[in-house]
Amino acid sequence: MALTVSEFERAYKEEVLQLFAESWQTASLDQQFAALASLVKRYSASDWSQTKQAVDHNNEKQIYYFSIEFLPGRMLATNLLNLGILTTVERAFKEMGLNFKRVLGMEVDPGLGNGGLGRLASSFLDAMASIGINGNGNGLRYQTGLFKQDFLNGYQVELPDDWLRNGYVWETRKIERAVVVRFGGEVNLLPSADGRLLAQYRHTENVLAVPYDIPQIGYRNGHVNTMRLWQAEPPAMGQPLTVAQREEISAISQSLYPDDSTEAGRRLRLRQEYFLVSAGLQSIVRHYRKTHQDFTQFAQTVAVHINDTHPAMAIPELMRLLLDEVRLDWDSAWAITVQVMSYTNHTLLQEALETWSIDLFAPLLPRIYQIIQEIDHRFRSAYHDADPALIDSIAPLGHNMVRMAYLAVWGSHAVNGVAALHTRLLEESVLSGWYQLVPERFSNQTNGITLRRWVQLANRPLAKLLDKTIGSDWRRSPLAIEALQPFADQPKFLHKLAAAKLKNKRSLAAYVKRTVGLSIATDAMFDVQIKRLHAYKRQLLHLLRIIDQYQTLKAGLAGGPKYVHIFAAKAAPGYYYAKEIIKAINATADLINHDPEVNQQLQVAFLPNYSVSLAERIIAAADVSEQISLAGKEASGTSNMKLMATGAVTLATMDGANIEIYDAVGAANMMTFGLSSEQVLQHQRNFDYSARDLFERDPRIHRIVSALIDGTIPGIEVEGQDIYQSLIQYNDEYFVLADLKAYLDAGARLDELYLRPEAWGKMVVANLAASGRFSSDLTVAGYARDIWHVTPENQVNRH
Ligand code: 26Q
Repeated sequence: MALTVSEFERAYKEEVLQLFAESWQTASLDQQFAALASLVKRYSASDWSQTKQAVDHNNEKQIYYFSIEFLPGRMLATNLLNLGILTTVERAFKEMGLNFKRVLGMEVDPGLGNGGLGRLASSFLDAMASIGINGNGNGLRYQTGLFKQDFLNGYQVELPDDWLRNGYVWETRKIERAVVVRFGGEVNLLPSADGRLLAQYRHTENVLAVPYDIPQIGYRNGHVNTMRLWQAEPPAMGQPLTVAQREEISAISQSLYPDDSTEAGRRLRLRQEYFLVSAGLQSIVRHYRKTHQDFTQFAQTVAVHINDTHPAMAIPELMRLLLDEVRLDWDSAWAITVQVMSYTNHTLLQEALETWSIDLFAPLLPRIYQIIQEIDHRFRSAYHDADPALIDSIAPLGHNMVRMAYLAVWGSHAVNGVAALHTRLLEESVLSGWYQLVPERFSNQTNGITLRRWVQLANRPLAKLLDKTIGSDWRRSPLAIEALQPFADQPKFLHKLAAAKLKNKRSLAAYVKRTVGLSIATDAMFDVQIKRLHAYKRQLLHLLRIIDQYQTLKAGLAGGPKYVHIFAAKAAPGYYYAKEIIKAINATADLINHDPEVNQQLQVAFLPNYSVSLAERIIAAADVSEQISLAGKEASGTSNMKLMATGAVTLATMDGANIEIYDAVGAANMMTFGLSSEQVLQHQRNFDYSARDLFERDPRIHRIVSALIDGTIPGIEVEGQDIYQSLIQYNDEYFVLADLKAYLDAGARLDELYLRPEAWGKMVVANLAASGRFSSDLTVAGYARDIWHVTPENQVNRH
């Protein structure tokens, strides 16, 4: 939009006055934020309304992205950037003598997700709006988000995230769009006038689903989509409810499950999933009926995407609506459902594949269970010629359980993995039976990231340098950043690049000092591992390398570059082992940071409360990106992409999207090591891996691992012993010791490169130049083309 600095200033001052009866000079930071956000809402309102009108008017297809998690991050800067008024507003704030950065910092960061999956959902919403697709989010308005993490004596403590305390400026409650979601009770199928059975419900628990809409503004294209979050409330009318009944209802959208792998088996979790799905689909069907006579156009105008299996009940729920409410016959309803639905898988961990026991499921969702039984029955009949053992092993209903992934594949026309290796492994193992049956449904859609957030906003020094060097095309066309490649050989440019990095390091160092009281050296190599804490992600491997560095320094054998190791990671509250790793890292950090013999060369900072906002600070300052999961375990990873896109070099195993980063930057510009997923599989099959052998035969490994139990690291008597046992006694499930030597060697090679600034700069440039292909704009364009069958208004090309 077009807006001059003085126009904006006038509008802003008026907004402060109208909202708070306060002059702009005396407004608090909170008030400044509220006024600015309120103006942004005003600026985007007509585009929002027009986008919605155009959809109905032109009968355009809408994508609904169903996800139990979203991690949008702070929205003010993004919204200003996407409206095209960020620099205008910045200038105005400067002119008024106000601190724009601090105003941005007043916004809450909604923690409505655990990690990668939730963040991906939000980056897709941003991308859909930005490439001009009608794509809406459908999620839950959790009253409390993911816990806030603090450390007490090195142990993780969890504090509630009361993110709505001061209201959420971007949302609008839409009570007139509320729908009723029913749980439990009894269903009877009674003959009805149309000669078919009609499902009649009795004694159900009725829950009011109230939507809250949040605008998702596209990048300078006037396109504004909607993220809709549902809140559970007791219905205003009907049976009076007891306090306990009301609480059971509110509990549905009360809090996010703080686990990113398994929490299955919980009744409340199942209620959340059905609530999300039923509310979303009822509102879609209701809206469709306003503009259409019959359902012949439904599959052409509606696509529902299922983000992992958590919303997979969308399949039986849409069947229920089409059968019971619209009164279609089974075959027509099923044909529509399959055309509408598509499903993304996000995990290869067997234990993370969602299943529900029928004992829990059937009484809570009796009609949905009936429909799943019928789906299962018809699936088995459709393949009565096929190998019965195969069919039995992949049918939606297994022994006393509903298998959500199998239901999702059978009820969708498209299934995808999130990185090339992940998709291949899905086809070969996790979903191999399904791949045999319906190979045409499978495709790969490698994850992507919002470069606007991670580069344009979170790394301003780099963004400015890019503009000066190659012009600003990269801001709109991600692949245009390839033009940077020739500058890899220009020392003058490399100098400026290093200067930009140093600036970011100084900002991060100031933050670290402010928050944890540690002064980190900004002339050190910043080696970063930021992600959820999981055994398979192997933060332990990183810790063992730090112990090795410590022991080397203590032995007086210096020589490498200065290091600052930076961690950020939350552990699921019930994940005991992950919490022990956190304690071990914190204890090691304490030891190292306080030892004057080493702390000039080596420091460790574990920053509490990892979140989107903290990621923005860390990523811009990173030199090294640790992506060291056991090969075959990390579906994709996305911090690997964020870090390479802002000038870090990757130290990685050949896992998830690391492989595609390797393909993009070439062997010379990334440091890879360790077992391949095939080698891991082979060891597992042959039972020929012995961690104890390695420990006993390799003196260096022996020395490093022994530090966990010999008192070297004070304060981890229990944790050190447990971790040691997991490695030696229980044979190191995640092959940490198997990869340790290769990891240390790779680290040493990286050290040598870091000590040669030109060699290092060259690698950084190669990474930056190759980063465009990981833009989520391109990823979403792939989904649009292969899965949703819609054409973006704005052209984005992958090749
Ligand atoms: C399931 C049942 C009950 C409670 C919680 C859950 C649950 C919640 C969140 C299960 C899984 C998740 C999140 C998984 C996740 O974030 N997976 C990551 O997805 C990223 C985006 O595709 C990938 O890059 C990562 O590799 C993958 O680990």
